[in-house]
Amino acid sequence: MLIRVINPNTTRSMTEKIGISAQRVAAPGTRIVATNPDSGPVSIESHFDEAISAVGVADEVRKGEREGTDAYVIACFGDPGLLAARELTRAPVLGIAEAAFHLATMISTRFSIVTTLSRTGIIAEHLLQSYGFAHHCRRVRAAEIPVLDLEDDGACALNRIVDECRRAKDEDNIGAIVLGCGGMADLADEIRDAVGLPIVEGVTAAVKLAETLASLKLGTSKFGDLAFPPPKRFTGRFEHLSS
Ligand code: 2AL
Repeated sequence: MLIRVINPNTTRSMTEKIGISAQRVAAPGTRIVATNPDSGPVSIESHFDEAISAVGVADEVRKGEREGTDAYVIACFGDPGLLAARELTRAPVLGIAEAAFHLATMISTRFSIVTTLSRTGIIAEHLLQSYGFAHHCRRVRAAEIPVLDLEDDGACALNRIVDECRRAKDEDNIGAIVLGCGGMADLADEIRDAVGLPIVEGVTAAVKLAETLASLKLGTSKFGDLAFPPPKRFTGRFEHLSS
């Protein structure tokens, strides 16, 4: 089975870290290809960053289609371009926020999210609403870490995330914590040990769910709105997308 794990930002070190975490939980027969777009923001921390990165995600799915990909994971916590990506393939496509929310509700009745910046917290809140998980989430918290600080060992990111998770455990009356950034993929075990609550991490959650869907032959439905987009002409810098 071939799973393409797409880091929607263009920071290669984060893509490699995400790929290692994905391969670590994958089944023996699963090959992980971790990629990122050639162009776009180095980190995704705003609605604008998300909008630009969604084009890169679509490009990566189009590449994956030429390589016989069995499932895709979008490894950014805003799930940028998720529905557009689903339109482009028959394979299952999972966002890491969506995957983490599903698993968190299966092991707890209430969870909190610990994300990077307050500013990106609103993106998680929108997803909770649109996916129907709002009443499962007690609170969206931010450790106030810029995404690229997760690539910098000197930035004490782990300590700040652990501190915020401990506050969530003490104050939110929750059973689990969802980590709110793809760049936290390698930190789940240490955070779990330090905090003493189940920690749901989206990259690993999405890889295991993607394997499950693909092995059950449950691909993206081509009936209704997730059918392939209607052929049409694109102009200007998107002319190559014309069909
Ligand atoms: C993210 C993420 O997962 N990757 C990135 O660049 N920005 N989202 C976030 N909430 O920090």
